[in-house]
Amino acid sequence: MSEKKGLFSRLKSGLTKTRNALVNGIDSLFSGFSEIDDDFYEELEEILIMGDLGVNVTSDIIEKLKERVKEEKIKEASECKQLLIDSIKEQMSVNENAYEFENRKSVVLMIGVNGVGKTTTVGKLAGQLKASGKKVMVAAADTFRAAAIEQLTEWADRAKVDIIAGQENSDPAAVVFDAVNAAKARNVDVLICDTAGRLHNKKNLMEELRKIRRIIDKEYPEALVETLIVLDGTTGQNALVQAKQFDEVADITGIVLTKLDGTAKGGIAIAIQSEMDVPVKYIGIGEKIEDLQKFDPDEFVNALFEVRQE
Ligand SMILES: Nc1nc2c(ncn2[C@@H]2O[C@H](COP(=O)(O)OP(=O)(O)O)[C@@H](O)[C@H]2O)c(=O)[nH]1
Ligand SMILES: [Mg+2]
Repeated sequence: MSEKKGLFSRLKSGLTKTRNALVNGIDSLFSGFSEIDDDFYEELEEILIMGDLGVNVTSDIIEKLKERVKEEKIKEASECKQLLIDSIKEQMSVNENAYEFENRKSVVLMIGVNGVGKTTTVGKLAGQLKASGKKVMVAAADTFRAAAIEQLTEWADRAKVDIIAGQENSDPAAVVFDAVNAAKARNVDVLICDTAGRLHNKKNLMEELRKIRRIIDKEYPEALVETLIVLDGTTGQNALVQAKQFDEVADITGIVLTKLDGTAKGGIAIAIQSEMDVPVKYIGIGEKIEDLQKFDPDEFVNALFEVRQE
């Protein structure tokens, strides 16, 4: 089995629940309707909204589909399945330089609320970049609990990368200050910073993120700063709400959508990307180091619909 096929089947099995929810609905739609009429569009709309694509994206997709069906004079429902798949893909295109930070001196800020998978994602990304030959360092800027520092230390051991950590309750910005300077001194390629995610204290959290950002810009202006918001895919539309909140204070450059292995709400990947106009760059489909993948919209939709493409 080639590596590509291995990845595809991991992705496909990770998305089983989403596929069952969304694709089974779509399959029964296409077997239930032979003609394209208003009822057909209405049922499709319902299926997409139930699949967590959100109202805006769903109406976009249906508008485009209607246009094409008209243009191409399609009468039978079965003929427009591929058109539907194509218009879903179009909602999610990723810019070519989305992963530029991997090839430059960079600092990655992992932000998001508690429990979404930030620390795990820092560990996975560190491990994968290290395996691809980069010099990687992680910073434990979630100083809120000792357990968080220990958790990242374990990941750093697993990934075999350096870690900069402070004491519990020390100033997170001071940890980032130390880490940035250590990264420069040791000629590190990618420094990945874990952060705390206490939203109950939203104002402080947001202030903290701003302060961290100021320190990076001041101490390491030549670095490319990649701000990844981590969102728990199982929370569906809530993830979109969180993304919008963080977007007010942080210059978000990418989205990591985690826990897509355990959810029927994977359709949120499509909704978030087109509503935020920020690309989903990675998806988490499990707890192991290899369970972080670059998000490939084509592959994602193919895996959802079990379309095999070589
Ligand atoms: N199934 C699954 N679990 C995940 C994934 N990413 C993170 N987790 C789990 O989610 C929990 C919270 O993760 P953690 O990284 O500590 O979240 P943080 O509070 O944002 O740092 C842990 O038990 C992780 O193992 C994923 O992609 N799939
Ligand atoms: Mg954490």
